[in-house]
Amino acid sequence: MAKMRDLESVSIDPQVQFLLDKARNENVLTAFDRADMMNICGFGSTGVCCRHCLEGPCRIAPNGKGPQTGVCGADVHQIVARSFLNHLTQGSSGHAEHGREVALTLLEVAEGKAPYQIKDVDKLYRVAHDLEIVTEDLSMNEVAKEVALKALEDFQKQTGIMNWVKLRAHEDSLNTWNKLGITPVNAHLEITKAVARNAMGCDADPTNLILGGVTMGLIDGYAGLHLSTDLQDILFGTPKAVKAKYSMAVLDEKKINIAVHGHIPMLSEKSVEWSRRLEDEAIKQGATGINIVGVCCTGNELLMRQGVSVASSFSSQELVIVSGVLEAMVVDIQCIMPGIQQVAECYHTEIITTLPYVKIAGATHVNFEPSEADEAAQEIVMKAINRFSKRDPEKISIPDQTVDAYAGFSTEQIVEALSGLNGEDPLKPVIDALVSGKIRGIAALVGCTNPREKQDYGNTVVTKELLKNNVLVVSTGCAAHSLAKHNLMNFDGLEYCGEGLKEVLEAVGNAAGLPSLPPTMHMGSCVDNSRPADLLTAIANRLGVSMNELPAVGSCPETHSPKALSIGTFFIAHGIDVHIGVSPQLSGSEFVTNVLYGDRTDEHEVNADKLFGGKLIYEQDPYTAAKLLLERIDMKRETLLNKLVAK
Ligand code: NFS
Ligand code: SF4
Repeated sequence: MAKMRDLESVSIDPQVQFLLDKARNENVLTAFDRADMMNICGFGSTGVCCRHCLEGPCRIAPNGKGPQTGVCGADVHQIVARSFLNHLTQGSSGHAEHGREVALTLLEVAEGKAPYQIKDVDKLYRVAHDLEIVTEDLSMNEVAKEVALKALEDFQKQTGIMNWVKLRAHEDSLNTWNKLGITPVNAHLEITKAVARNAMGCDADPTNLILGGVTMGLIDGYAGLHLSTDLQDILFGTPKAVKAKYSMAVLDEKKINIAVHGHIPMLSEKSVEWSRRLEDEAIKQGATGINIVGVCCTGNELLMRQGVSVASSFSSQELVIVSGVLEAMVVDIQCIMPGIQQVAECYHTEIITTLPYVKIAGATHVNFEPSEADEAAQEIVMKAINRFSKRDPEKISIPDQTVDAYAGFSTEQIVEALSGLNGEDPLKPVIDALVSGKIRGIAALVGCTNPREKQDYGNTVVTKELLKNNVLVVSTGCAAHSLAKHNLMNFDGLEYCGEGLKEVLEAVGNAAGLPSLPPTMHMGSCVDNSRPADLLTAIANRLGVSMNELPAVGSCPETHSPKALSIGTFFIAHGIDVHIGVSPQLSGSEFVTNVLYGDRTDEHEVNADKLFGGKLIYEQDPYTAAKLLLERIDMKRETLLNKLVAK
C-alpha cells in the first residue's frame, strides 16, 4: 500500500479532514487516497505520449535518448500540441453540450412543452434585441422561441460568425480572431474539425494546432459560457445578492438530505421545487423535512438563484456520502467521479443518474427530459425519502460549523450595486478606483479543486495575496467554494483586504445598504465565467480600450478539469493572462511552452502574448503565482494609465 498523506496535507478544511479520517477508519477509499496510490507516468505528465492511431502508442524519450518521433514521424512538438488540443476539445465540448441542452429547454418552454416559466422577461427582451430579433408583433413565448432558435443556429450554421460571438465579444478581440482566421462558425462544426485535424496524418503544425485550440476556447466561451448563462438567466432568473451557508455541516441529521451534483440547473431547480412539495412525505418517514445541498457547479447554480447551501467542491464530493446522512446524490453531467458509486455502496446513499449519456454502473437511473421534469424530480425526491429508514446510526457523523457567504453577484447585480454611488455612470466608481490605484487590478479566481492537491490551499493563498495588494477578486466554480468556506465571502474576510480595496468595497456596500461588499464576489458556476468576461468587456468599452489592455488576470490554482483549460484559453484569446497551478502536461515540448508561456519581449517569433496580449502562467507555488500576476497587472496598469492620460 502506498503511504497516504496525513490529513493536513490533503485539505486545509478541518471538516474535510474529519470526514476523510472517518472514511479511512471505515476502510472506504476516496479520491484523495486513490491519488496517493497512483504512480505518475513521466511520459503522460509531460504530454509526450501519443495514442492517436494503432501504429502506436508512441512516446518520445526525454533528453534525446531513444526515439525522437512516433512511427508516423510526428515529433514531440506535434505530439504535445495535439494532446493540448485534445484537452481543449474535450473541455469545450462539455460546455457546448451544456449550452445546447439549455437552448433546447428554452425552446420547449417557449412551445409550452416543458413545465418551467421564464423568470427574467427583461433579460429575454434585452438578449432578443441585441440578437436583432424584431419583437414588436411577437408574444413573450414567440420571442423566447426566436432566441432559442438563434442559440441553436450556433450549433448548425455553415457560414458566418456564431451569433453569440457577435452578441458578446469585444470588437477588438473579434478583429484579432478574424485576422488569424480562428473565429468560430458553429460549435459542432468546430469541435468536429478539431477532432479531425488532430487525427493521425492531419494537422502537423504545432502553431496551427494551438490556434485550433484557441478556437476551442472561443467555442467554450460563446457556445458554452455566454450562451448558457444568458439562457439560464432568462429561464431561472438573473442572480441577485443572496446569503447562504457553506461546508459539510450544511447536512442536517434530522432531515432527508439530497445532494444535487453536476452542472445543468434544469433538474436541480425542479428538485428544489419538489423537495418543498413533498415535505409532508418526509415528515411521515420521521424526518423534520428535506434538505437539498449542492455539490460542484450545480451547487453554485442553486446557490446563486435560490440561496441553497453548498456542501462540497469537486475533490471532496465522495465525503458528503461518508457523513452517513445522505439519502441520495442526484447527478447530471460533468465532474461526477465514478467513485461515488463505490463509496455509496458502503452507506445507505442512492446514486441517481439522470441523463442517457451519463450513467454509472450500479447506480439507479431516472431519465430526465425537460418535458417530463416534474415526474422525474418527484420520482427522485420520493426515492430519497424512502432511503431515510435505511440509515445506519453507527455510521452517522457530521461536522457542525457552517460558514456564511454572500453570493449572487451577476454582472447586473454588481452594476446595480455600483449605481448606488453613481446612477448615471455606474462603472465610473470602479474606473476611478482603478485609476487612483485604490484598486490595483481585477482578478477572477476560478476553477476546481483537485484530489492530488492540498484542497483550498492554492485557491485561498492566491486570493489573500491579491486582496492584500488591493486587487478586486471575483470568483466562480469550485474555487468560489474554497473561498467561501474560508471566510473570504463574508465580512470577516475584509481583514485580508488592502486599505484601498477595503475602502471601495465599503463605499459600494454602504450605498447598497450593507456594511460592505464581501472581500470576494461570487459570480456563479464555471459557465458563469461569462460574467467576469462581461464585466471586463463593459469596463474596456467604458474606457475605450481593448480587453488586453486591462490590468485583469484569471487564476486557476487547483484545477483538475480540461474545461478549466478551455475556459482559460477563452480568456487568453481576449488577452487576459491566466495562471494555472497544476501542470497542463505540456512540458515535453519547449516549442509549445514557449508559445503559451512566452512573453511579448521574447525573441520567439509567435506566442500568445504577442498575438493576443495575454499568456498562460504555469506556477505551482501560490505565493510566487500571486507575485507573477501582480507583475503583469502592474505592467498593463502602467501602459493603460499612460494611454488614458494621453487621451
Ligand atoms: Ni468547473 Fe464545475 Fe468544479 Fe472544476 Fe468541475 S464542478 S464546471 S470543472 S471541478 S470548477
Ligand atoms: Fe504514433 Fe503517429 Fe500514431 Fe501518434 S499518430 S500513435 S505518433 S504513429
